[in-house]
Amino acid sequence: MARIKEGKYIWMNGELIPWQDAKIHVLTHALHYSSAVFEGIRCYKTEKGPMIFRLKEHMERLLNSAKIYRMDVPYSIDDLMKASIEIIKANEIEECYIRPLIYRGYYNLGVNPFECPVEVAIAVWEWGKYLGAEAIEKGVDVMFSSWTRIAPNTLPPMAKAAGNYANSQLIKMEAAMYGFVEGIALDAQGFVSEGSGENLFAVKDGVIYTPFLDACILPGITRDTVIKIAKDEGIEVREVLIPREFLYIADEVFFTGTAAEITPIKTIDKIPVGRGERGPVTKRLQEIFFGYVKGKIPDKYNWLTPVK
Ligand code: PPE
Repeated sequence: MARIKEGKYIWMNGELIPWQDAKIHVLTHALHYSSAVFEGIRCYKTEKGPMIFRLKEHMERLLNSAKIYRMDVPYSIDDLMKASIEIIKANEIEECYIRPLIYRGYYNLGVNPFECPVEVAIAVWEWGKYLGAEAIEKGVDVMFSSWTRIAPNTLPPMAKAAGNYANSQLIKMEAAMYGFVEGIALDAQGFVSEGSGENLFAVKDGVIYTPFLDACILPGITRDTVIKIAKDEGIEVREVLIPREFLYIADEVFFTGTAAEITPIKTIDKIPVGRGERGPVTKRLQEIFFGYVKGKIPDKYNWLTPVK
């Protein structure tokens, strides 16, 4: 992966700070105890100018993640939406990834975080294809991870919290070391959960399957988008517990996520999924998904927020 492409400013607690000066102290609470929650959002270049995809839903999830961790955030959803627009404009960027972060700042250390200030930052940068340049068309090779996904009542999976990504990093590093693009984690019971940073879908005999929340997934916004698009297309979607081997014999399997968008999976544990290439259902869903995000399909769900 290439080094992050630096922009001009980062939004920190209501101010635009020059990129290089957006720093924190080494004794920041979040750095030691993962007391942070975050989001990942994409802004797409469209014919009507830059548009942010499902900004409100992302900010809702961000504030819900903060609520789970008892963080008092001094900003509303509306404030955070406005701040995102402001920082995109300040960076004069048309297409980007938006990373809002809420974290416990510098005051004292010790597990109890309550006295540390709750800080908010929003950064934007250009981020290309998450799982490789060719992934969207050609698909990726993945493995089942030897690491189990975070279990119920340990780290709450519905919160998009920094701590969850310690688990994700173990999954991702293992996959990379073995030469795979990504790992799929099973939940504590052995059912399919998700990728290190993506939700997962399977297609079999014309029906779409995806794990429900009981498999400890992050309730992905792209996942929700794909479910809505599939239903609009008249395809049945079942949110169920999925056994590992179901993926080996599925016709198509794909990842969804803000960063990954819709990425086909061509092999799992070196077993070809279907014919080992992107399948027709995945392709159709991609066409509609990219149609919405790029403003080419009428925005009937009000998913796009204009920057200008
Ligand atoms: N599961 C996990 C664990 C996850 O991190 C993501 C997003 C998803 C599912 C999909 O959620 P959504 O983006 O709402 O459809 N992962 C973000 C972070 C990736 C990263 O490397 O950082 C993302 O895609 O932005």
